[in-house]
Parts: sequence; structure tokens; C-alpha cells
Amino acid sequence: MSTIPSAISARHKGFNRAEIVDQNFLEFVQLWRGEVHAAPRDDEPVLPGSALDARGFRELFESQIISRHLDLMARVLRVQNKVFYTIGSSGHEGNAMVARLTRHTDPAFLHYRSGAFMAERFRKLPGMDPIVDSALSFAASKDDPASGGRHKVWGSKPLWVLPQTSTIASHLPKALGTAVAIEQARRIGHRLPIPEDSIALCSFGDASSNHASAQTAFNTAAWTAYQKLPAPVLFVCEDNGIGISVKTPADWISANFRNRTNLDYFFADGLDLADGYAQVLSAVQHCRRTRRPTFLHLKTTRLMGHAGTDFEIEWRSVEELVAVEASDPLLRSAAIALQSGLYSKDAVLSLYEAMRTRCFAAAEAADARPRLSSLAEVMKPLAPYTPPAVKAEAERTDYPEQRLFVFGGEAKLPENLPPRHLAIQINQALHDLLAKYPQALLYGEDVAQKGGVYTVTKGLYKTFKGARVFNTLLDETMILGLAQGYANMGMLPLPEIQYLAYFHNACDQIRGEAASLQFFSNDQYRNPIVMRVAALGYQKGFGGHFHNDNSITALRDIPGLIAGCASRGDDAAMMLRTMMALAKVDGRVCAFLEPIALYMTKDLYEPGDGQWQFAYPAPGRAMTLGEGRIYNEAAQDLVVFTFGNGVPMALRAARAIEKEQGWQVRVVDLRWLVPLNDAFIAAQAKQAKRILVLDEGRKSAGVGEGVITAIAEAGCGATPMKRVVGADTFTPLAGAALLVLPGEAEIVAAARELAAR
Ligand SMILES: Cc1ncc(C[n+]2csc(CCOP(=O)(O)OP(=O)(O)O)c2C)c(N)n1
Ligand SMILES: [Mg+2]
Repeated sequence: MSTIPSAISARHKGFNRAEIVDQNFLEFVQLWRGEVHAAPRDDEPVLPGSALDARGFRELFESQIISRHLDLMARVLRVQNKVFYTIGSSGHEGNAMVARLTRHTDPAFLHYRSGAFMAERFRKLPGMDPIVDSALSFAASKDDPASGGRHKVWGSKPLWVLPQTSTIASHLPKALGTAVAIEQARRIGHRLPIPEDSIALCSFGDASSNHASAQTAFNTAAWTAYQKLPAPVLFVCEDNGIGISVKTPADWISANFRNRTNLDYFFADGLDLADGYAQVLSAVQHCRRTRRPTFLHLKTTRLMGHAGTDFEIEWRSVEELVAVEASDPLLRSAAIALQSGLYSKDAVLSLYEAMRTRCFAAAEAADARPRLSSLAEVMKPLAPYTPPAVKAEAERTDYPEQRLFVFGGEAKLPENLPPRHLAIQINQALHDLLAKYPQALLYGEDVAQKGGVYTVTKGLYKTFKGARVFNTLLDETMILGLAQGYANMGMLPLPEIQYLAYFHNACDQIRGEAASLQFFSNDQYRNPIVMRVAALGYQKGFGGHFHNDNSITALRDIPGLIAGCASRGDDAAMMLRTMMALAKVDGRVCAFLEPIALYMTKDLYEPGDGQWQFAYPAPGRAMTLGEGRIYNEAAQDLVVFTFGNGVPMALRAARAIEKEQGWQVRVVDLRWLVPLNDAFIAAQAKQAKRILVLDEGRKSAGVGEGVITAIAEAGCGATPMKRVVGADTFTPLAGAALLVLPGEAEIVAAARELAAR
């Protein structure tokens, strides 16, 4: 540890701790007294016994100073409205060692205090300037190479730094997913975009390590390693002892992680380059060599508060602040620089000032660059869609041999078999898609040997084997984290969520993470995913709220997400083809909702009529995004907008309405629910004399609200109209569930009301 001259530790009770930290450095160097060695050559240890050589030290020291001055610059220029982010990296500059000891092709998911890490990683490729790039990001410039001005993130496409959101710990599941994917690629013959012996690394704070999203990643990493499966992930816990204002109990990180089975613990002093380097090296080498999950406990400190708005002096004692400031890793680095003989005092100070000048100059230049100035610009990377390419991909049929192999001959191709119900046709479609896409993986809870709780995935495991069809542990957050990892490595994941209710407990992995990646990376990174979810109500004999969750509200406002629901087997096959194409071509995240109650439904009007079974659409047929299905298109007296279970229900009710009112009834299956196709809805509504919106979801915030809005905005607000929707309640068990959900009688009654208007 550095020794702080008493003149500095007795520093005044200044309000602006950034200025104090800055002054500390200058005075520390000026007042430093100590033995000076003969300067080592580039390849000699910087200090006797250190694993770090002189060249390495010089570069790390410079990266640390760059990071520090970016922080100091941000504090100054924030108040001038030239910079829009002040969460800094000061005290964490030791993470530059992790960057130096890993490769730029090791995918990195970084903590927000990674300025020095980034400065160091920038060295790995020629012609890149960390100061210029970071300044553009701080300034929210349109030219920001990480996010195009959408977020202050640490990110870089060429350096394999995938930008992260501010949601702490939410990146750990996908980091582990990426590590698992690196290894799984070999097993499925997939070519990785990075070297085969890459590791995934992921940094986070001490407080964040307690978060459920972090714990699931540690647990899943250990669960994987316990089965002797590789998971080369380096978790780097940057322990500064505090989270905003809440102190981490002393030694909690080492007490909590030192002895975890199958999570190999290493400690490194991130405050001291000369000492910490060998420790970081051991952790990185261990992870790369053994392919085991590795936990690097990196000691850091936090200077200048949590962010620029955190005036620590108001809630922490001066003595404590002074003690923290005395542990500044840059003071220790300056001491190494001077003691090693590599730098004179003047050389340190002029390096420090030169970096200050460069950071301010870059920030001023960045401020002069254009910012995002139109909504279209802001939204450009959010939801790319290239219809001709998606259509061509969805209709692509160049895999006839694989199909013949998978289905067992021409006669057994599903299009040559009699019409079948939803569950069978989803199953056939999934066989087809895994045959079409060798990089596709299907996984989730119980999907493999058992074939899913509703047999929808039956036979896939046998056909495609365990590397492509497999059970995961019971954790939806991790299932969706894995999906992002596979996608990051160029695969096409088809995760299954067993019930919609259990999507809700992992929703952030789609809402906050997967769906936001294209936006926050300016579409440089994509994580194509087709998430299948068994969903919605009306299950007979098996029930209660959680197995009949009918609310897709949580999906409705996720920007960029695509969600669809098929009510019949042929639609399911075509919709899945389109979703896979949307994922492959445009990198989209898709949710495919499967109405459980329709899985086995064969009849429409009468028992045994077989009218809810359909011919399997041969490959080559797909469905356009947003395209609904219209039943009885000529009818205008009443148009019913619905989806999922509502479709056969509305068709049955239509018969009764036709009898009772003498009306012709059109039923419109929306099929695509997020985003709603407003133009399609408007076109249908304009032809309607009366309108019913049948939405089994709840009254509040359900799809029905969106449909009504589209109709009203299309100028059809005066058309007599009514909603038939689920009640704003949880769903009870057994027959009482039908009190909550819309039924045929209610639809007929609603039509009666419209007739009376
Ligand atoms: C899920 C979530 N909850 C709360 C926050 C608000 N928040 C931002 S940083 C932070 C503290 C994190 O502390 P730590 O992990 O120790 O990292 P440090 O800032 O100390 O480096 C909190 C509570 C958040 N960003 N995400
Ligand atoms: Mg902390």
C-alpha cells in the first residue's frame, strides 16, 4: 500500500472530492521520497519480484491515468452540459490488469467502472483511441462508436465488449451463457466468431454480487462444472466495499465466495499493479486452461462518490473519506513508477497533465459533434426489418435431405400426412427448423427426454441429440441468459419457458437485456432469439392462475420485441418459420406464445368434427410479420378481433350470433400481437358495421386496449364497438376460472347489446 504523507491525509474538508483526488495525486508525486532503483529494461520486472514487466507497467499506468482523467473531465464538463454521465472508474483502475491479461476476442460484459479496462483493451488493436471514443460516448454524440449516442456504455464491436445496461448483475447470466456457448459450439459443429479457447469475462461490484441475477449465474456455473461440463467464465468482482451508500459487511465477498464448490476463487489486489498482476494472471490462466468457472475477487476502492451527484461529504465522515482517498491505486502506481526508476517526478506529472489535456480536448471535440436529433435516428437500430430477406429466409427450402432424414422418408413428411392439431404441428415445425438450421438449439425445463410437459418437443432429443436439444436447470432467468449467450456466439436459440407465469419472473432478461441490445449497440450486436412460451388460459382439469396465465401485458411494451400467438397448427408452423427468419436476418428477439388449451384441440363445433386440425404447410410457406388471418372475409355486420383461444371461441359464437341476429360475422385472428399491426386492424375496422374485441387477457392493459386504440385512431370510433375481456383478477382453480375468462355466451350477449344500440 502507498504511504500517504501526513500533509495530504490532513487535507481540508473540501466539498469537491474530485478536485481533492486530483490534487492528492499531484502533491503525492511532488512530495514523494524514497529509494529509486536503476530503471528496468522493458522485459524486466517493474519492481524486484513482480510478475509485471516494465513495458506492461508503463502501459497499465497510462491506461489508469486515461481512465482517471476521463472521470475528472466528466465532473467538470457535466455542469457545462457537455457530458451526460458521471459514474466513474476512480479507484477501480486496477481492472486494467484484467484487460491486459485477457484477449480482445474474449467477450467482455463489463461493470460501469471499467474505464481503465477499456483503455487497456484498446491497445490490443491498432489505430483505436480510447480517449476519443470514450469522449464521444460521454458526450452522447451520434458518432459514439459504442451506442451511437444512446447510452453511456462501455462497448466496442472490434474489441468484443458487448454494451451493458445499467441494471446491475443482469449481464452475468448472458456472460455465463456466452462461456457455455463457446464450448458447446464444438459439440454441434458450429464455427465460432472468436478463437475456440476464448473465455467470457464479466465484471460487477461487490453489492451486485448479492443480486438474484448474479446468484443464478454463480449457481448455474457451479451446476455446470459439477457435471464436469466446461464453463470458461471469469467473474470479476470489483470489491470496493460499498454499493452507493450501503457498506458491504467486512470480508463478505471472500467469506461468501472463497469456498464455493465449483466456483474457483482467486484474490487479487487491484490497488497495486506490482502485486496484483501475478494474482490476476493466475485467475485468467486458470479459467482459460481448466475451462472452469473462476471467481476473481479484485480489491478496489471507490473515489469521488458513487456518481457526480453523490456528495459523500454529506453522509460520510471526513476521516473516512480521507482514508479511502489515501488508498487511491494511482498513488500506488505513481510510487511504483518513481521507485522503479522508470519515471522521474516530472515525467509522471507531465504524463498526467498530457492525459488531462487530451481528455478535455477530446471532450470538447465530441461536444461539437452532432447528437441524435430526430426520433427516426434514435429508433433506427431498435427493430431492423428487411421484409424481402426475411420472406426469402422463411420460405427457404434448400434442406430436403435433412428433412427426409429427420422425418424418416418422403411418406412421413408432415405435409404428406393427414391434418393434425396444434401440439403435433408445432412439434413437426420444430423438427423442420432444427433440420433447417444446424446452429439452432432447443432447450428448457423438461424438453429433452420427456418431450415437454405437453409433449410438444417429443422426439427432438432423440433426433437431434443432447448437444442441440437439452434440459436446463430450473431457472428461467438463466434459460434466457443462456439464450443471449448462444446468440452472441452466432447460434439460433429456441428457449422454452414452461408457462407464461414463469416468464414473468425472468422478464428482465428479455425486457431489459435481449430486446435492448440492438438499440444500445447501435445494431452492432444482435442476439437473435425465438422464445417459445406455453401460455394462456382455459386449460381443462389443470389450472389455477399460474398454469393459465393469460396476461401478455408485460410483453406488449417491450421496444423491439416481436410476439405472436398461433391458434392453429398450420399458423404455428408458418409463424415459427417467420420468427426464425426474423431472428436470423434481422437479429430480432421473438416470443412465440402457444395456447396450451388448444394444443390438443381437434374439433371446432361438435365433438368429433375434426375441424380444428389443419394440413401441415410444406416448407416454402411462411407468414408475413403482422399478417392476420381472416375468417369469413365477406362479412361486415360484425367483425370480431381476437387471437389465441379467442379464435375458435369466436367462430363458435359467430354461428349463434348469425342465428340470433341474422348477421354475417367476420372473425379476425390478429396472430401478431407485438407490435400490433395498426394498419391491418384499421382496414378491417373500416369495413365493419359493428366491432367486438375479444381478448382473453385482462381488461386493463391487455391487447384489447391496443386494438381499440388502433380502431379509434383509424377514425372508426363511431362504429358500435365492445370489448369482451378477462377480468382484472387472478385466475382461480377449477370451473371458477370460467367466471374470470370470456366465454361464448358473453360474446353472444355482447353482440345482443350491439344490436340494441
Ligand atoms: C437491479 C438494480 N437495482 C438497483 C440499481 C441502482 N444501483 C446502481 S449502482 C448500485 C450499487 C452497486 O454497488 P456495487 O455492485 O458494489 O458496485 P459499485 O458501484 O460499488 O462499483 C445500485 C443500487 C441498479 N442499477 N440495478
Ligand atoms: Mg461496490
